[in-house]
Amino acid sequence: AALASDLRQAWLDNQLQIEYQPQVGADGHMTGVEALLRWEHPERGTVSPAQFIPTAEETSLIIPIGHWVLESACAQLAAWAHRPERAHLGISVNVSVRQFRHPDFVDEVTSAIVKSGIEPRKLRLELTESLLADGIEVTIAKMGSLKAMGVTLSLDDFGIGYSSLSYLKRLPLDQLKIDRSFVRDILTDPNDAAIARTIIGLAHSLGLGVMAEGVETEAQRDFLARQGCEEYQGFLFSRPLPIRELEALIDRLAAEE
Ligand code: G
Ligand code: G
Ligand code: MN
Ligand code: NA
Repeated sequence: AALASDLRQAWLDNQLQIEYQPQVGADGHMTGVEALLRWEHPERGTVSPAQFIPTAEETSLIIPIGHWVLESACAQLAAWAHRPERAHLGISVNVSVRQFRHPDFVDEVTSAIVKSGIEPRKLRLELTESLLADGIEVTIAKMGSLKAMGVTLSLDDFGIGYSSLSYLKRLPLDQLKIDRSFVRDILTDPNDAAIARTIIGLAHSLGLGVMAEGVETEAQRDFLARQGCEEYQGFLFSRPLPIRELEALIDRLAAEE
Protein backbone atom coordinates (compact mmCIF):
# COMPACT_ATOMS: atom_id res chain seq x y z
CA ALA A 1 0.00 0.00 0.00
CA ALA A 2 1.07 3.57 -0.49
CA LEU A 3 2.81 5.29 2.40
CA ALA A 4 0.09 7.97 2.55
CA SER A 5 -2.78 5.51 3.16
CA ASP A 6 -0.66 3.46 5.58
CA LEU A 7 0.14 6.61 7.53
CA ARG A 8 -3.51 7.61 7.69
CA GLN A 9 -4.36 4.14 9.06
CA ALA A 10 -1.43 4.27 11.49
CA TRP A 11 -2.70 7.58 12.83
CA LEU A 12 -6.24 6.18 13.25
CA ASP A 13 -4.88 2.99 14.90
CA ASN A 14 -2.61 4.84 17.36
CA GLN A 15 0.54 3.29 15.83
CA LEU A 16 2.47 6.52 16.26
CA GLN A 17 4.47 7.01 19.41
CA ILE A 18 6.62 9.71 20.90
CA GLU A 19 10.13 9.10 22.20
CA TYR A 20 12.13 11.62 24.19
CA GLN A 21 15.85 12.30 23.77
CA PRO A 22 17.69 13.92 26.71
CA GLN A 23 19.41 17.29 26.35
CA VAL A 24 22.25 18.16 28.70
CA GLY A 25 23.69 21.47 29.94
CA ALA A 26 27.32 22.53 30.39
CA ASP A 27 27.40 21.03 33.93
CA GLY A 28 26.23 17.64 32.62
CA HIS A 29 22.73 17.86 34.09
CA MET A 30 19.68 17.15 31.96
CA THR A 31 17.95 20.37 30.90
CA GLY A 32 15.18 18.90 28.80
CA VAL A 33 14.23 16.42 26.11
CA GLU A 34 13.29 16.52 22.43
CA ALA A 35 10.01 14.83 21.48
CA LEU A 36 10.54 12.60 18.42
CA LEU A 37 7.81 10.75 16.54
CA ARG A 38 8.14 6.98 16.05
CA TRP A 39 6.12 4.68 13.81
CA GLU A 40 6.20 0.92 14.35
CA HIS A 41 4.45 -0.59 11.33
CA PRO A 42 3.45 -4.29 11.56
CA GLU A 43 4.96 -5.06 8.11
CA ARG A 44 7.16 -2.12 7.23
CA GLY A 45 8.92 -2.25 10.62
CA THR A 46 10.18 1.01 12.08
CA VAL A 47 9.49 3.88 9.70
CA SER A 48 11.72 6.91 10.25
CA PRO A 49 10.07 10.31 10.60
CA ALA A 50 12.53 11.47 7.93
CA GLN A 51 10.46 9.24 5.60
CA PHE A 52 6.94 9.86 6.85
CA ILE A 53 7.01 13.55 7.86
CA PRO A 54 7.18 14.64 4.19
CA THR A 55 4.14 12.39 3.48
CA ALA A 56 2.37 13.79 6.54
CA GLU A 57 2.98 17.28 5.16
CA GLU A 58 1.72 16.43 1.65
CA THR A 59 -1.47 14.84 3.01
CA SER A 60 -2.07 17.46 5.74
CA LEU A 61 -1.99 14.66 8.31
CA ILE A 62 0.78 16.69 9.92
CA ILE A 63 -1.92 19.03 11.27
CA PRO A 64 -3.67 16.50 13.59
CA ILE A 65 -0.40 14.61 14.26
CA GLY A 66 1.50 17.79 15.09
CA HIS A 67 -1.36 18.95 17.32
CA TRP A 68 -1.22 15.63 19.19
CA VAL A 69 2.56 15.88 19.72
CA LEU A 70 2.14 19.43 21.05
CA GLU A 71 -0.65 18.45 23.45
CA SER A 72 1.25 15.34 24.58
CA ALA A 73 4.36 17.41 25.34
CA CYS A 74 2.34 19.91 27.37
CA ALA A 75 0.56 17.09 29.27
CA GLN A 76 3.97 15.56 30.03
CA LEU A 77 5.34 18.88 31.29
CA ALA A 78 2.24 19.28 33.50
CA ALA A 79 2.73 15.77 34.95
CA TRP A 80 6.39 16.60 35.72
CA ALA A 81 5.64 20.01 37.30
CA HIS A 82 5.06 18.59 40.79
CA ARG A 83 7.94 16.09 40.73
CA PRO A 84 11.05 17.88 42.08
CA GLU A 85 13.56 15.88 40.00
CA ARG A 86 11.58 16.46 36.79
CA ALA A 87 10.04 19.93 37.22
CA HIS A 88 12.97 21.87 35.70
CA LEU A 89 12.93 19.99 32.39
CA GLY A 90 11.77 21.51 29.12
CA ILE A 91 10.40 19.70 26.08
CA SER A 92 11.41 20.57 22.51
CA VAL A 93 8.75 19.96 19.87
CA ASN A 94 9.51 19.92 16.13
CA VAL A 95 7.16 22.09 14.13
CA SER A 96 6.88 21.49 10.39
CA VAL A 97 6.45 24.36 7.94
CA ARG A 98 2.92 23.32 7.00
CA GLN A 99 1.93 23.20 10.68
CA PHE A 100 3.47 26.59 11.46
CA ARG A 101 1.75 28.20 8.46
CA HIS A 102 -1.70 26.87 9.44
CA PRO A 103 -3.88 29.82 10.51
CA ASP A 104 -4.82 28.09 13.80
CA PHE A 105 -1.24 27.31 14.90
CA VAL A 106 -0.77 30.13 17.43
CA ASP A 107 -4.25 29.46 18.89
CA GLU A 108 -3.43 25.75 19.22
CA VAL A 109 -0.23 26.51 21.12
CA THR A 110 -2.07 28.97 23.37
CA SER A 111 -4.81 26.49 24.17
CA ALA A 112 -2.32 23.63 24.82
CA ILE A 113 -0.51 25.86 27.33
CA VAL A 114 -3.67 27.12 29.02
CA LYS A 115 -5.27 23.65 29.25
CA SER A 116 -2.14 22.08 30.75
CA GLY A 117 -1.28 25.04 32.98
CA ILE A 118 2.44 24.71 32.22
CA GLU A 119 5.06 27.45 32.38
CA PRO A 120 5.23 28.52 28.70
CA ARG A 121 9.05 28.77 28.62
CA LYS A 122 9.29 24.98 29.19
CA LEU A 123 7.78 24.43 25.77
CA ARG A 124 10.53 24.85 23.19
CA LEU A 125 9.36 24.97 19.60
CA GLU A 126 11.94 23.85 17.02
CA LEU A 127 11.49 25.69 13.75
CA THR A 128 13.54 25.17 10.60
CA GLU A 129 15.25 27.53 8.20
CA SER A 130 12.81 26.51 5.45
CA LEU A 131 10.33 28.88 7.16
CA LEU A 132 12.54 31.73 5.98
CA ALA A 133 12.25 30.83 2.28
CA ASP A 134 9.11 32.94 1.85
CA GLY A 135 6.33 34.68 3.77
CA ILE A 136 8.96 36.12 6.07
CA GLU A 137 6.79 38.94 7.46
CA VAL A 138 4.02 36.53 8.50
CA THR A 139 6.65 34.19 9.99
CA ILE A 140 8.15 37.00 12.07
CA ALA A 141 4.70 38.13 13.26
CA LYS A 142 3.69 34.58 14.29
CA MET A 143 6.99 34.01 16.04
CA GLY A 144 6.41 37.31 17.85
CA SER A 145 3.00 36.10 19.11
CA LEU A 146 4.55 32.84 20.37
CA LYS A 147 7.42 34.72 21.97
CA ALA A 148 4.99 37.14 23.67
CA MET A 149 3.27 34.11 25.17
CA GLY A 150 6.61 33.13 26.73
CA VAL A 151 7.30 30.06 24.60
CA THR A 152 10.99 29.27 23.85
CA LEU A 153 11.91 29.35 20.15
CA SER A 154 14.80 27.36 18.63
CA LEU A 155 16.05 27.25 15.05
CA ASP A 156 16.68 23.55 14.29
CA ASP A 157 19.23 22.05 11.86
CA PHE A 158 20.96 25.41 11.70
CA GLY A 159 23.46 25.92 8.91
CA ILE A 160 22.15 23.50 6.28
CA GLY A 161 19.27 25.51 4.89
CA TYR A 162 18.20 28.91 3.80
CA SER A 163 19.98 31.11 6.28
CA SER A 164 19.97 34.79 5.58
CA LEU A 165 21.74 36.70 8.32
CA SER A 166 19.58 39.76 7.66
CA TYR A 167 16.47 37.68 8.52
CA LEU A 168 18.14 35.92 11.39
CA LYS A 169 18.64 39.11 13.35
CA ARG A 170 14.92 39.96 12.95
CA LEU A 171 13.64 36.63 14.30
CA PRO A 172 12.62 36.58 17.97
CA LEU A 173 14.65 33.41 18.65
CA ASP A 174 16.08 32.04 21.90
CA GLN A 175 18.43 29.38 20.57
CA LEU A 176 20.22 27.94 17.54
CA LYS A 177 20.68 24.16 17.19
CA ILE A 178 23.87 23.24 15.31
CA ASP A 179 22.98 20.60 12.74
CA ARG A 180 24.51 17.22 13.47
CA SER A 181 26.20 17.09 10.05
CA PHE A 182 28.70 19.69 11.36
CA VAL A 183 29.25 17.85 14.65
CA ARG A 184 30.00 14.44 13.16
CA ASP A 185 33.48 15.24 11.79
CA ILE A 186 34.21 18.22 14.01
CA LEU A 187 37.51 16.72 15.23
CA THR A 188 38.86 15.74 11.83
CA ASP A 189 37.44 18.24 9.36
CA PRO A 190 38.76 21.79 9.90
CA ASN A 191 35.87 23.22 7.86
CA ASP A 192 33.25 21.63 10.12
CA ALA A 193 35.18 22.82 13.18
CA ALA A 194 35.24 26.36 11.75
CA ILE A 195 31.51 26.24 10.94
CA ALA A 196 30.60 25.04 14.44
CA ARG A 197 32.80 27.72 16.01
CA THR A 198 31.20 30.36 13.78
CA ILE A 199 27.64 29.27 14.63
CA ILE A 200 28.42 29.40 18.36
CA GLY A 201 29.94 32.88 17.96
CA LEU A 202 27.01 34.04 15.84
CA ALA A 203 24.47 32.77 18.38
CA HIS A 204 26.23 34.52 21.22
CA SER A 205 26.67 37.80 19.37
CA LEU A 206 22.92 37.78 18.65
CA GLY A 207 22.23 37.09 22.34
CA LEU A 208 21.03 33.52 21.68
CA GLY A 209 21.81 30.20 23.31
CA VAL A 210 23.25 27.34 21.29
CA MET A 211 22.72 23.58 21.41
CA ALA A 212 24.75 21.00 19.48
CA GLU A 213 22.95 17.91 18.18
CA GLY A 214 24.38 14.54 17.22
CA VAL A 215 27.06 14.59 19.94
CA GLU A 216 28.36 11.01 20.09
CA THR A 217 31.75 11.26 21.85
CA GLU A 218 33.35 12.96 24.87
CA ALA A 219 35.93 14.50 22.53
CA GLN A 220 33.21 16.16 20.41
CA ARG A 221 31.52 17.45 23.55
CA ASP A 222 34.81 18.82 24.96
CA PHE A 223 35.65 20.55 21.69
CA LEU A 224 32.20 22.19 21.58
CA ALA A 225 32.47 23.17 25.26
CA ARG A 226 35.79 24.92 24.59
CA GLN A 227 34.06 26.94 21.87
CA GLY A 228 31.40 28.03 24.39
CA CYS A 229 28.51 25.74 23.44
CA GLU A 230 26.17 25.39 26.41
CA GLU A 231 23.76 22.55 25.58
CA TYR A 232 24.17 19.14 23.98
CA GLN A 233 22.04 16.33 22.60
CA GLY A 234 23.18 13.02 21.17
CA PHE A 235 23.94 9.36 21.65
CA LEU A 236 26.79 10.24 24.07
CA PHE A 237 24.11 11.03 26.64
CA SER A 238 21.20 8.90 25.44
CA ARG A 239 19.32 7.76 22.37
CA PRO A 240 15.64 8.77 22.18
CA LEU A 241 13.71 6.75 24.81
CA PRO A 242 10.11 5.66 25.39
CA ILE A 243 8.60 7.70 28.23
CA ARG A 244 8.91 4.97 30.91
CA GLU A 245 12.61 4.46 30.12
CA LEU A 246 13.20 8.21 30.13
CA GLU A 247 11.55 8.60 33.54
CA ALA A 248 13.58 5.66 34.90
CA LEU A 249 16.77 7.34 33.63
CA ILE A 250 15.82 10.66 35.28
CA ASP A 251 15.14 8.89 38.59
CA ARG A 252 18.41 6.93 38.36
CA LEU A 253 20.42 10.12 37.72
CA ALA A 254 18.63 11.88 40.62
CA ALA A 255 19.43 8.96 42.96
CA GLU A 256 23.15 9.19 42.04
CA GLU A 257 23.35 12.85 43.11
O1 G B 1 14.41 10.97 15.20
P1 G B 1 14.86 11.00 13.76
O2 G B 1 16.30 11.24 13.42
O3 G B 1 14.45 9.75 13.07
O4 G B 1 14.04 12.21 13.09
C1 G B 1 14.13 12.49 11.75
C2 G B 1 13.49 13.81 11.45
O5 G B 1 12.10 13.82 11.78
C3 G B 1 14.13 14.97 12.22
O6 G B 1 14.45 15.98 11.29
C4 G B 1 13.03 15.43 13.13
O7 G B 1 13.08 16.85 13.28
C5 G B 1 11.75 15.00 12.44
N1 G B 1 10.69 14.80 13.42
C6 G B 1 10.67 13.92 14.45
N2 G B 1 9.53 14.08 15.18
C7 G B 1 8.84 15.09 14.60
C8 G B 1 7.59 15.74 14.90
O8 G B 1 6.89 15.47 15.89
N3 G B 1 7.19 16.73 14.04
C9 G B 1 7.93 17.11 12.97
N4 G B 1 7.46 18.09 12.18
N5 G B 1 9.12 16.53 12.67
C10 G B 1 9.57 15.54 13.48
O1 G C 1 16.28 17.18 12.66
P1 G C 1 16.20 16.90 14.12
O2 G C 1 17.29 17.59 14.85
O3 G C 1 14.89 17.16 14.75
O4 G C 1 16.54 15.36 14.25
C1 G C 1 16.85 14.75 15.43
C2 G C 1 17.25 13.35 15.04
O5 G C 1 18.64 13.12 15.27
C3 G C 1 16.53 12.29 15.79
O6 G C 1 15.84 11.51 14.88
C4 G C 1 17.55 11.45 16.47
O7 G C 1 17.25 10.08 16.38
C5 G C 1 18.82 11.78 15.71
N1 G C 1 19.96 11.75 16.60
C6 G C 1 19.97 12.15 17.88
N2 G C 1 21.19 12.03 18.43
C7 G C 1 21.99 11.53 17.47
C8 G C 1 23.37 11.19 17.45
O8 G C 1 24.12 11.35 18.42
N3 G C 1 23.86 10.71 16.27
C9 G C 1 23.09 10.54 15.18
N4 G C 1 23.65 10.04 14.07
N5 G C 1 21.76 10.86 15.16
C10 G C 1 21.22 11.36 16.30
MN1 MN D 1 14.74 18.74 16.05
NA1 NA E 1 18.25 18.67 13.64
